[in-house]
Amino acid sequence: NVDGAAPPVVLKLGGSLITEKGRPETLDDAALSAACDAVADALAAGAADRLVVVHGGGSFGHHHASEHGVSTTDGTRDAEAVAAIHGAMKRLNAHVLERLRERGVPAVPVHPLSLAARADGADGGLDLPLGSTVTLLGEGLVPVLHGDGVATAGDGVTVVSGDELVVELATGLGARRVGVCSTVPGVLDGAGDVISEIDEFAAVADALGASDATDVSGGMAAKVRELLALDAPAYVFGADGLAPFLRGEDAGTRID
Ligand code: IP8
Repeated sequence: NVDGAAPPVVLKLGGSLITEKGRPETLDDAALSAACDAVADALAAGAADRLVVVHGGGSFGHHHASEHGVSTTDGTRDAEAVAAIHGAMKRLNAHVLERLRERGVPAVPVHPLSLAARADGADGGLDLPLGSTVTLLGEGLVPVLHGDGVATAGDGVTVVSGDELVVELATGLGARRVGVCSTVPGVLDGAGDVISEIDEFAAVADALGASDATDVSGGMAAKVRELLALDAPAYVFGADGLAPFLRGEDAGTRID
């Protein structure tokens, strides 16, 4: 890890968990509050010191991104479009921060649009400077990042997803555990049951509907592939898995 201190835990709260996906800019307040309760309880119990939170876009970011035709691969140079997407994500981020702070979690925002770039274009890697996140962690604060717009050479501004940020943070910070909390209870097999452990992609490729080794169709297959590549163990779980994950227990699907 970067600064010699204890490696952090990286937790993603999925946009579909904390918002009502079908209704523009609508929170799922009950789900968000329950998730923030679990984070606050874990911090109070000393179970999750050094925590970085990432959240997705749900009905905030994705609504505006699709309205303006912006995605991880299609950018825009329209400043109004960037303002709409980033503004919506900052509004969602402010809700998340407020609910965490109300519960005593010292949460502070880190906005990827102000930090990150794809210097080699939309197909290239993400450059995410981590100095602010590392320093905030060292000061006992909980950085909260989010899916956002990102400056992209040759393409204006594209979308950076929360999942991509999770991978960057886990790698760059040398995370000890990674958790992805969403509306599904884990990675599901063909019969709809949670797969408890994944340690190689080939074993689950069929169940995940990945057609071949070059499958980049996104969804769960791509997520599993990226999480498998991390050094840290990663867990994919639903709302019920959040408290056990933060206690250091297994939850949902373990990917390692
Ligand atoms: O929900 C995308 O983040 P995700 C955020 O993690 C935007 O894919 C800006 C659409």
